[in-house]
Formats: sequence, C-alpha cells, structure tokens
Amino acid sequence: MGLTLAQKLIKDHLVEGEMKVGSEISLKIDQTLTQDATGTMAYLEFEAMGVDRVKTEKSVAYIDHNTLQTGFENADDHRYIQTVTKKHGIYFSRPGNGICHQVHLERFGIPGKTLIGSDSHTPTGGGICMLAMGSGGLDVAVAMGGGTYYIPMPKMTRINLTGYLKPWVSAKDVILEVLRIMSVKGGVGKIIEYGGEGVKTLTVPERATITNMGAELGATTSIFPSDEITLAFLKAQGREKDWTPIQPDDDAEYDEIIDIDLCSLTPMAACPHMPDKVKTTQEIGKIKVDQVAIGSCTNSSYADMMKVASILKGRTVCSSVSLCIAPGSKQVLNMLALNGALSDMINAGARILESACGPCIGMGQSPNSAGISLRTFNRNFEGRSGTKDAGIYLVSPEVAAASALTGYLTDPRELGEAPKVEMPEKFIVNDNMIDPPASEEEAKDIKVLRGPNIKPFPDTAPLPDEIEANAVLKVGNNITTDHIMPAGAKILPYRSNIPHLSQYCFGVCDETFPERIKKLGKGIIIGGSNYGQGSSREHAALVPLYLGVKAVITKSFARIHIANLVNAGILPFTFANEDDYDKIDQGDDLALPEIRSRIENKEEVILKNLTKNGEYPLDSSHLSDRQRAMLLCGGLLDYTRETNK
Ligand code: MIC
Ligand code: SF4
Repeated sequence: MGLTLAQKLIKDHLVEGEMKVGSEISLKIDQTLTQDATGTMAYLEFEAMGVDRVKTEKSVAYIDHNTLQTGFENADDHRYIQTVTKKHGIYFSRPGNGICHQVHLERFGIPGKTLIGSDSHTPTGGGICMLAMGSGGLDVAVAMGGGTYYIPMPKMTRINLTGYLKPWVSAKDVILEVLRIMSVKGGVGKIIEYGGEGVKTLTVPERATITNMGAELGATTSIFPSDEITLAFLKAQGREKDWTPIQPDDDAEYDEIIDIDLCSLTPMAACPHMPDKVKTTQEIGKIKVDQVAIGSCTNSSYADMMKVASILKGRTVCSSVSLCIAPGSKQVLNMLALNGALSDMINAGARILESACGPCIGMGQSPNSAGISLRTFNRNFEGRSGTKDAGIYLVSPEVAAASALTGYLTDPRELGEAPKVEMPEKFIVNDNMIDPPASEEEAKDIKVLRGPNIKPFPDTAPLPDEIEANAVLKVGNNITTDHIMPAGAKILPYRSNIPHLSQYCFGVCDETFPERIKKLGKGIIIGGSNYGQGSSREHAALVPLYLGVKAVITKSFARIHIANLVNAGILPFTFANEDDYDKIDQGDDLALPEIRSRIENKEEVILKNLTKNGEYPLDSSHLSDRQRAMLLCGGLLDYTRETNK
C-alpha cells in the first residue's frame, strides 16, 4: 500500500512507535519556533534542562505577540529571549520583523522537514509541505534539547480540490467551507491533506491560509504537496535550493475523503463566537459593521495586502468604520511601502499597525461595546478581542476591505471587477532583523538578562495515593484555552509570571474561580467535549497547576491541551459513559481512590461522588506508558530529571 504525504514525512522522522492510528509515536524534529508569549516559559524550561546548544537543524524565536509595551514587562521579556537565544544557538527575529508563521514561511520553512512551534498555528508551514505542528512550550524545549516529539498516530483525511476560485472568492473561503463541513472538533486526531487538480491553482501563501486555520478544526496538522508552485515561491524568496518535490503515492489510502469544488464557493464568514459557525455573506445579510481588522498569521501575506490596497485605492473608509491593517512581516510591509500600495491604504483612511499579532490576540484595537468587527483572523472566541460583548466575524481580505468601504457586511462581488494581483517573481529579501546565534566560543561570555517579571515555574509533586477534591468548576462543550487562560493587553505581559496570571484563570466563564479554588487549596474541573481547543498555551495547564487543579475530567479533549496537562502533571480523564457528566454538579465532593496504583498498573480509574454517593468509571486508555510515568513523577520536567539521573 502506498503512503500519503503526511505518512511519508512521519516515516522519514519516526524514532519510536508504530504507524498505527491512535498509538503513540515519536518523531525527530528538524526545526522549532517560539513566539514571545509562550517563548519566555519555553526558554526557562530549556535552561532548566541544562543543555548548552540546541540540537535541531534550525530553531527560531519570534517577537510578535507582546509588542504593546505599556510597562517594563514585555520589553524585559524580549531582552531575556534575545540573550538566551543568542547564547544557546537559536535565531532571533526582532520585534517589527513580523508574525512568526508568516516570517517562518518566507525565510525558513523547508518542504519535507518537521517543525514544532509553541503556537497552535504552526501548521501554517504545511502550506510549504512541512509536517508542522503546534505544541506546548515544554515540548519545544525538549525538542531543542534533542528530544523527540510524541503524538498519537493520526488518521489521514484527504481533501480533494477541483476547479478554481472564482473572482472575489479567496483561500479563506476554502478553509471556512472545510470548517463548515467538519466543525471545530472534526479534525481531532487527523492530518488533513490537500490534493487534486485544484491545488495547482493555489499559491503558497493561499495554501498557508488554509493550513493555518486547520488549527481551528482541531487537526494535528494540515499539509499541501511540494510542487512547481512551491518551487516558484522558494525561488522568489531566493531559496530554491531548499526545494524538493513531494507528492503522496497514487495508491495511498485515506481514512476519509472530502471533495470540494473550488468553483462552487462564494464569499463566507464565520459568525460569533466559533470559527465553524460559517455562513455565506448572502445568508448573513448586510449587517452594520463598526470595525474591520486585516492581518494575522492567516491573511497578511503580500498578495492579501495587495488585494486590500487595490480595493481601497482612491476610496474612503466608511465614516462609521474603524479599519486597521497589520501587514504580516517586514518583507510585506516594505514591499507595500516601495510600490505605493501602503499609500493607497493610508489615503483611504486605514490605521496601519506594526507587523505583529496585534488585535488578533487582543493587543489593542478592541471593538466598541457590542460592536461588530470583521476580521481576517482565525479565531472569534468570546472575549478574545478584549470586548466581552463584541461580535467577531471571520472573513477574507476581500470581504473585509469591501465592507470597510460600505460600512456593512458586503459580498465583494457587488464591487464589480476583482483586483488582479500577481505573485512577485522576487520578494525583497533582507534578513537584517534576524539575529543569528553567537558562536560557541562567543556564547560563553553572553549574560542572559532577566527582568523582575520572570517568576519561577509552579511547584509540582509526585502523584499521591489518592485524591479527594471538590468539583470546583463545571463547564460545557468547546471550552477554549482563551476561556481557561485569557490573553489580551492587560494579561499577556505576565506570561512568565504564573502567580499574577492566576487571578484571571477562567475569568470568561466564572470570575470567582481563582478565589474559590485558592480557598479550597485544590479542586477538580469537569468539562464537556473538545475541552482545551484553540491555542497551544501551556499556561492553560500551568496556571491551573499553580491554583491546585488535580484532575480535569471531560467528555473529550483537544490534542495539544491534553498533552500540556500531562506535561504539567495534571490528570486528564474522560468519562467512560458520557451521561455521567450530567450526574455531577459544581460543588460536589469527589474522590479518585487508589489513583497512583491504578495509573501505575493501568487499572480502571473510578471517580467517586461523595456528595451524591455515585461512582463513575473513567477512561484513561489514551494515556501512553510514557505519559503514565510522567504523571507519577509530577509532570515532564520531573520526569526528565528522574530519567536523566
Ligand atoms: C493564539 O492565537 O491564541 C496564540 C496567542 O497565538 C496562541 C499562543 C499563545 O497563547 O501564546 C496559540 O495559538 O497557540
Ligand atoms: Fe498571532 Fe493571532 Fe496568529 Fe495567534 S492566531 S499567532 S495571536 S496572529
């Protein structure tokens, strides 16, 4: 039997395990990336491992999330990352150089290589045929130290693309259609592979828009083949030597096949507050818009920005709309500046932001109360924009720009002829904002600079014989890491300060949670299905650890979050019978008897409800032997220390 594209890359990098769906495999990692919001923790963890120089082929640290500097915290963290990376052999992309995924695609991504990043949108690299996965910071630290990366072997889904995109329809509409079909949990445990004739009509940045938002499907990653289009992109970046052709075998077998005719797509939007609440713009109708935000790692490429500039050219943004634009990288912004497109945007009234995540992570530009904001981003979770009652719609750059002019959600086909934007034959390449690491000799004299914002890793402890704790919080389905550990301008600067962050834990669901669990000293969280979807932030596990969460029991988990819980030494179980979820109320006293020996001996785990006198069997079959050993020690750091003794 032939291999799929992803199976080929997995086979090439397989270190341990069998390529059998669901069983744990470990992979050699060629490249890593971090961003600043998860990076401080990842480098602190890397330092704790005591490895002098990274062992990967290339590791890059980006500064793109925490660029709003309203106090010393972010600037201190940047200095820490700049010095720690220089010392340990890691490239450093300076603030202003752009969003990690956009810059990585432009300057570092190589077809056929593995990449993990402490950011859930790392699968953007799948647009250039990398096996690129989001992970917790600790997993990135381990990979930088030469360790392998563990995942359950995914199922293979093939999306067959036929036809071509009609004028005004965009790559964003392709992934919105996939989200409409599959939902935010439809990709869990799967790799989504794109193939078919339609692939040839899509440029690398368009492919990257599609793989980027595969994160919203919950997929392990998404990937496109490496073909002539990939070569053209690499050539335009002056990197043709990095190209190798990679295609799936003709007789590859897939677990699932979905067909999409590109010609049949029309402009769409994901409605508040989930990326899979997708409708066509026609179905939604002409709702009034208060804000339009263009940018993010999903839609901030040169071609996206050029389309926006030509729609805005010679016109004025509607007076009731605030339009902000953040080009994805210095390369993109510089090219817009040189060819005059930036001037078209400025003239039309756009508010130009620096090349960074910005509003996508609530770093400024929060909408007005109950405001409607159209964004070319990838997430519209409640509260993420910084305005709790705002309604965020996720749209293509074309819909965004057209609506900014009219003041209401607009099907851009109303504007007449679509702009024609060609991919440049040569991008402007200037890596002067990427600091290379110091040589081993120079590294000895480099002092790592740490600010007062950096606080130690929370305390961990080996798993006790049994656990008794209160069901301190019960939540519903599709809880995101933005619910568990919100981001935004006020909180994000404290990503290296877990005690401070803890005041905001679960703030979106229940502001009393931190106080209540602190009083109790410990607790158990009960959740619905797809718990922990969204961001890769390990803070959504480290902060609960700090607050005393001992176990999280749900109907099902998202992949990166469950790995982060285990890494933090928090027990993640699912209900063997989903109905038992309804039998527990917040505030019930619960117990996990003989939990240590049951984990050790792979015996059935029982949850006792002391308040209601009930007993519910739990499923722990998803835990591998390695994960069980980690949980017994108190998490990955302790496990690594134990195994290295
Ligand atoms: C996000 O889009 O939510 C983030 C901010 O990029 C996160 C990482 C983080 O929380 O720092 C992600 O997607 O992993
Ligand atoms: Fe940054 Fe937004 Fe992309 Fe996350 S999704 S990496 S916050 S641009």
